[in-house]
Amino acid sequence: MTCFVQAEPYPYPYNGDLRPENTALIIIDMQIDFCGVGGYVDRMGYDLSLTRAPIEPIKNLLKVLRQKGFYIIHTREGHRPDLSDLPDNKRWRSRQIGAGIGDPGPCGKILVRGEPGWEIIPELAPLPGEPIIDKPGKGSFYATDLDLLLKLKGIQNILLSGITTDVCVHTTMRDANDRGYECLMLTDCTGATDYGNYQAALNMILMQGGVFGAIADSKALLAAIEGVESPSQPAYSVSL
Ligand code: C5J
Repeated sequence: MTCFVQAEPYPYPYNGDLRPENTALIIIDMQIDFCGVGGYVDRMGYDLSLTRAPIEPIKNLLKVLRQKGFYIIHTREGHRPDLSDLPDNKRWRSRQIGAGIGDPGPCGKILVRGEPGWEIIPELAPLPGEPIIDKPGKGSFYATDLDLLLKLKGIQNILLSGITTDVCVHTTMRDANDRGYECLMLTDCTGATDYGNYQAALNMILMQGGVFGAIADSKALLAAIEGVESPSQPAYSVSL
């Protein structure tokens, strides 16, 4: 049975093969540092309402995708406490805008593993068994075992959510696309530090027939998978 999401610029996925067994939801960097008071994004002076906008849509989507047995993966951007994986230029640039990575702030050392600001927000806390990818960079594949996990699970389709649309989510989508994954950016489940950049990041995906994949909101995804059953709960029951 085929399953297509009403997406742009084409019904997603291209081959209609969308099942819990071959599809992962990646929730990127929903950390206090990116959407909490006193975190990295707040310290840079950006509007937190933009990076907090996807929290409720992701929460609602997560509930359904977990029930249906889709593969859920979370990511966190952050560096080792000794900062040995923090490039000098990344630190220098962050200090230019008053939010030096590794420097102390109201949520602990900015973007450092183990600090309060680095934690995923409680509303979207991972469940036991859901993999968390710790990444030192913007993309989720660089210096991580994400590709290995996806390949071993037989994942072909990636649903992208989280923050920020134009940076970590886009970098991950582009890389996933190059690796042959069929990608869908969930428009209401992502946000950027600038609304114009959010819109531009979505628009870029629409070019060239869907240069990195497709876009749709979570409502369209939920409508498409309404009849999809969890692999562990067959649609029929046998009475003995
Ligand atoms: C940034 C991210 N923007 N998660 N990180 O530095 O997009």
